[in-house]
Amino acid sequence: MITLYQYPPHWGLPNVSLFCMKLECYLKMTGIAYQVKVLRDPRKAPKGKLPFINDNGFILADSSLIIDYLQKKYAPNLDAHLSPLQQGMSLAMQRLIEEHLYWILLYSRWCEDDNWLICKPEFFGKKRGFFLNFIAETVRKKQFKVLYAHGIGRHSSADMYKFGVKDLEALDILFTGPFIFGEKPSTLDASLYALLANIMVPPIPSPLQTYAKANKKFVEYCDLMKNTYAI
Ligand SMILES: N[C@@H](CCC(=O)N[C@@H](CS)C(=O)NCC(=O)O)C(=O)O
Repeated sequence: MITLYQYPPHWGLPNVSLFCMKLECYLKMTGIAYQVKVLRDPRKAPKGKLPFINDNGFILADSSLIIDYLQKKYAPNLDAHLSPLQQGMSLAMQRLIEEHLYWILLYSRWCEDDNWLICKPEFFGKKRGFFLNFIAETVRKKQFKVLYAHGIGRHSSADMYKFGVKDLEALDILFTGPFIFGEKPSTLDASLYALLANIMVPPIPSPLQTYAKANKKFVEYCDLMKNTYAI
């Protein structure tokens, strides 16, 4: 049995990490049996980030590497029906979601002062002692540094959200429906659903949330994924 190590659920979402939610969604889509172990401290993970898995003693980190591994070892290929063009688009959109939009989502939670006041008690508890409060603020400071080092954090909040909404508009254009590439789901649906649910469900206002909630296609898509895969 595969053990999936990930953060605890919040706000009714299985995970507020889009990478953890993507991987759990993939496991549900493929029907691979797994159990969850909740970890709050990513420093205990092999690469200092969650998720990671333990498959009978074999430990592997990174949602994409894990999906490649699971696909080879256990699962039918969810992408076998995709044309070469769609496979290329799938990777490009995955990168857009995980390497660009992700950082703007992270900014909206950790760096906007008003949103931080919503996230801090949810992630670190309402009755924090001195120690947990210190950890919360230390992690927050780290996020500012990481965003700055990435480069995206050097832009104004307005420009970052402009980039993010453009990304969402691109996903909207490329979205065929009812799943990203039409009638049959594919691996990219795990990433896209994890992203959209993480933008729409938490009570964290942002231009990303305003855009996604007003997009009928995205709202219906999240309902479809949630109902189909019970996640
Ligand atoms: N490329 C990794 C990214 C994982 C990732 O960024 N996880 C974040 C949560 S969304 C994390 O654990 N960050 C902890 C940290 O940076 O200290 C994957 O696909 O699994």
